[in-house]
Amino acid sequence: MFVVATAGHVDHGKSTLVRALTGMEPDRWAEERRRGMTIDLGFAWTTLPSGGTVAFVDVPGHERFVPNMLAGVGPVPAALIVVAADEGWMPQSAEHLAALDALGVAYGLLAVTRADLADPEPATARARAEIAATSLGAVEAVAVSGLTGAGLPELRAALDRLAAGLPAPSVDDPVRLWVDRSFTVRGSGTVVTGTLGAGRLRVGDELELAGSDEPVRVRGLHSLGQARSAATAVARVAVNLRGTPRDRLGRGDALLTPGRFHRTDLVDVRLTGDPAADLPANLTLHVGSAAVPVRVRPLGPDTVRLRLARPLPLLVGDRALLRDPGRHHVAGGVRVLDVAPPPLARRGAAVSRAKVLADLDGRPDLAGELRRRRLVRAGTLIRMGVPAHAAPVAGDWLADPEHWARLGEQLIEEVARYTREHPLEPGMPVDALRQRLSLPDRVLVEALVRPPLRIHAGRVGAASAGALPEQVARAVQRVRVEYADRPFRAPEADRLVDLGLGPREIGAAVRAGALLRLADSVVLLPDALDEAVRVLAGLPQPFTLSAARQALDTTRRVAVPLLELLDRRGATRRLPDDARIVVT
Ligand SMILES: Nc1nc2c(ncn2[C@@H]2O[C@H](COP(=O)(O)OP(=O)(O)OP(=O)(O)O)[C@@H](O)[C@H]2O)c(=O)[nH]1
Ligand SMILES: [Mg+2]
Repeated sequence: MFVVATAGHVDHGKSTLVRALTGMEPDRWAEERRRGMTIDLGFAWTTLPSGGTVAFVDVPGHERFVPNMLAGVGPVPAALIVVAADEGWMPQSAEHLAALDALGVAYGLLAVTRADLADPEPATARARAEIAATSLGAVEAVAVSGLTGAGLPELRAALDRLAAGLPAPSVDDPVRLWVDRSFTVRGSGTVVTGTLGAGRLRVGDELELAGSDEPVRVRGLHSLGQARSAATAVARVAVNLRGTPRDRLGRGDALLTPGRFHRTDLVDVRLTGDPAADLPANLTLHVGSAAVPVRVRPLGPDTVRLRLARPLPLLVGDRALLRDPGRHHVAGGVRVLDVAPPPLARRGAAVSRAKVLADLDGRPDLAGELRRRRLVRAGTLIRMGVPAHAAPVAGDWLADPEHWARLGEQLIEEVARYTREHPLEPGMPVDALRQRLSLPDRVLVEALVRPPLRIHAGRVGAASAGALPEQVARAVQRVRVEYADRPFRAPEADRLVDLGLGPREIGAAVRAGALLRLADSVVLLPDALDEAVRVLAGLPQPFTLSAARQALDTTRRVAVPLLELLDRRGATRRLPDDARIVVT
């Protein structure tokens, strides 16, 4: 299937032509039929000579209904431009063409209708010239009469050629179905319709609603009036949503593949075509089927920042248009350059931002995004429309290679400085490092640690953490000398203080393996353990606490925790009567 939107001035015969081609009534409302004028979008389809199907989105031509027209053409990449032979090129011919051009629509046909009323040549020549100057370029033209049916076979053949020239849809892309209609079907609940431009939909799929994070479930699908279990782009689809009240959604909403779109109310864009120098500050942004008021902040000669009145699921590279609703005037096309731009808080930020934007063209550019964002999650980029084909540095974090290398160097400096300032601590806490390096996630710190640094117990330090600060090493040496011939006489607390061994110094010495801590301020030299086992093994087995204390020539203060430590290490075993044996 392919989908074509009509375009053209009021009363030029768009609906009549669609009706003649399809046998279906595009004017759905009684009021439209009574007034002989299209007000809202109409939908109809037919089979072409090739056997393929064309579906039409028929738009209103009246200038009051241009917003409806834009909701119809927004998601559709091909246009059937209709000009009446007897009236020729008119204001909404021009405005509709300007809209197609702004949206970058590149495929189309010209039908010169009412050819039974006037010579179609002048209207054809004028329209072709106007169209040739836009994104549509040179198009085929067919003169037709909706009244007599003249030219319809030629138009059908031309539609077939148009279809054959369209690019293949990306059926594996995520779904972003812009809703152009929503209604309630008795017994089924809420139904929305739209043009599926990419991806697939299946009954049972879970989707997100652009306006909320709540999931919605596809309960049923229709395409071309028939129930289906699945629909593949390009297609007109009607989606029945389970359990979603009708008032929760309407035109301008979008159904999205979960987790694949970033909702943004701030975008930096390039103005396409001939941007007016004096762009009004308040305009309406039309994209997909949505129309959202925006505030325009000029940045560079052809770049602006748009603040949206409500967030939309926009991707880098999206085409949209700005319209001045007061003046009935398409102010210009835009191409989205950045859907998550940095704030412009500092003086001069706007100027430097304009310089950055000058080099962007809306084509997703991973290396450029990494350079600008330095560190970003792969999922974040994908949700912006930037494929993230790069190896993550940690978790799903991608990094600009230069920035990553710089961070590695900074980490070494920070750890060295911290170690100098806190010589008694076994390295710098990972979280302190994370903050110093302004990293958003501790896995990044962990990934930056390289030998000889290592992470141990939540701190980053040198792998060879044996080096004790000078004065602690000296104090430990004094202990060694003083207690060489009485290794189980732990220094009294007072003596430790005299030696300059406070709790932090003792902690450092213990971590460095220079002292062994039995209890709060009970320390021994580390070789005391083996020596104790040797002495205890010489006692008659089993032995009591008191026998051990005497053999080791020490006090209960040391003997009790020492034996408990030996028990824990499995060197001794405590028997039910509290005596112990040395385990051999
Ligand atoms: N003689 C003649 N009349 C036509 C032809 N096509 C349309 N008309 C008449 O022109 C009038 C407007 O036709 P529509 O098809 O409603 O025009 P439209 O472009 O859909 O108008 P809007 O949707 O309001 O923009 C109707 O009275 C049609 O009968 C044609 O080829 N020949
Ligand atoms: Mg009409």
